[in-house]
Amino acid sequence: MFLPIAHFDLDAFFASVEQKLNPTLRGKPVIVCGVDPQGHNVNRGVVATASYEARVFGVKSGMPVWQARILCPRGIYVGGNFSAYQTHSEMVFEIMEKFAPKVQHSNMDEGFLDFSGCEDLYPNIKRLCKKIKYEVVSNVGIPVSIGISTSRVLAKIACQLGKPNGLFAIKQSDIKIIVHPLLIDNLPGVGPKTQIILEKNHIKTIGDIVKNKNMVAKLLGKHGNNLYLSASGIDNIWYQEKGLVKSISRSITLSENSKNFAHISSILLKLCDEVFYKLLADKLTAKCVAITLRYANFTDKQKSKVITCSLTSPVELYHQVIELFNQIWDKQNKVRLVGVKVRDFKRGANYHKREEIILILKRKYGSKIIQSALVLDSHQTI
Ligand code: TTP
Ligand code: MG
Repeated sequence: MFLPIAHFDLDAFFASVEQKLNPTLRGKPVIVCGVDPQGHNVNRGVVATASYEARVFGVKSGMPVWQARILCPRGIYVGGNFSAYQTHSEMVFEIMEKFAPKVQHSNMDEGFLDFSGCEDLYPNIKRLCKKIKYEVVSNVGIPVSIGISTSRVLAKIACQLGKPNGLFAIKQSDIKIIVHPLLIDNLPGVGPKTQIILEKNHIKTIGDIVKNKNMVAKLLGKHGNNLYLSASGIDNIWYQEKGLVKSISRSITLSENSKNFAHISSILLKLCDEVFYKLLADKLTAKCVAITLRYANFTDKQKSKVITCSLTSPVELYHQVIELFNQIWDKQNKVRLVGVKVRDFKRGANYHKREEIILILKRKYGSKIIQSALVLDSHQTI
C-alpha cells in the first residue's frame, strides 16, 4: 500500500548539533540551556533539550536546570548556539526538498513530506525515507526520525513512536492495533490541560476519544471535534499548509548594557548577517525593514521603513538598519537588547553570486565560517 505522507523530526535537535560539533560530547548526557526555538536568548535556568543519554535520567525540555542537575549530576550543561542550529536546520530542509515535491515546514526541526502522486517515481516510500535518513546523517551529521502513513497526523504519531533514529510506518488498517491503545498524551493536540479534563472523564486512550466522540465534543467543543478526527487518523484544520512566513527576525540581549555605538553597531551587523542569509536561504525578498531597541530600563523603541531597492547583501541591510537606529537611538540610555526584522516578502530575488557562495560555505562549515565586518569612521565611535 502506498503511504504518501512522511513526517520527520530531528532527534534531540539542539543537543545533537552540539554533539556533532564537539565529538567529545558524543554518547554523553548533554543538556542544552539558554535559547528557545525562536533563537531568543532565554533564562539559562531552563532546559531547552537533552540528548537521549540524558533523558534516561528523566531530564526533559522545559525542566528547571536545578532539577536536571539533581537527576543527572554528571550531565554536560551547555549554552545554546542558535546560529549553528539554524544552519543545520537549513541543511536538513535542503535535503528534504531534493527528494520530496512538497515540503511543509512545521518548525526548525520538523516537517511533512508529501509524496502524493509520486507512486511511479517512488513506489516504495519506506526505502526512500531510509535513503533520506542516510543523507541527513552523512551530510549534516545528526540523526532524524521519520514516520510514514496515509495522513499527516498518523505520520506524526508514527515518527514519535519510532524515536530516536526511527523509521516507522502506520497503515490506516493498523490504526486500531497501533494507535488506539496509546495513552491520550500521544495524540498531537492533547496538552496538559486537555489531558486532565479527558482523564477526569475516564478517557485515557486515543481509542477512548473515538468511542466517546459526543462526550469529547461536549467537554472540549471545536477542539474536541478536531481531536476526534485526529484520533481517527484524519487530518483536521491543524494540518493545513500555512502560507509564506510573515517575517524573519533575530535579536540579541547584550552581554552588558551599552551606550557604545561601535559595539552596538557591530552587533546589528551580526544580526543583519543572520537575517540576510536566512532570507537568501528561503529565496525571499523583503519590502520592509525594522529595528527594535530595548533600553536598560526595559522601555522598547521600534522603527520600520519600506524599502524600494532589493537587498542584495547583508551590508545593504545593515545600512537600512543603521539609518533606523540613528533615528531612534537615545544616546543617554544604555541599550539592553537589539533586534532586526524584515517582512512583507515576495518570492525570489537577484542576489550577488558572492552571497550565494557564502551561503553554501556557511551551510557546509557553519555560519561563523565567514561573517560581515565593517570599518568604522572615527567620528562614528563615541
Ligand atoms: P523537539 O523536536 O520538541 O525536541 P528535540 O528535537 O530536542 O527532541 P525529540 O524531537 O527527539 O523528542 O524540539 C526541537 C528543538 O526545539 C529542541 O532541540 C530544543 C528546542 N526546544 C526548546 O528550546 N524548548 C522546548 O520546550 C522544546 C520542546 C524544544
Ligand atoms: Mg525534534
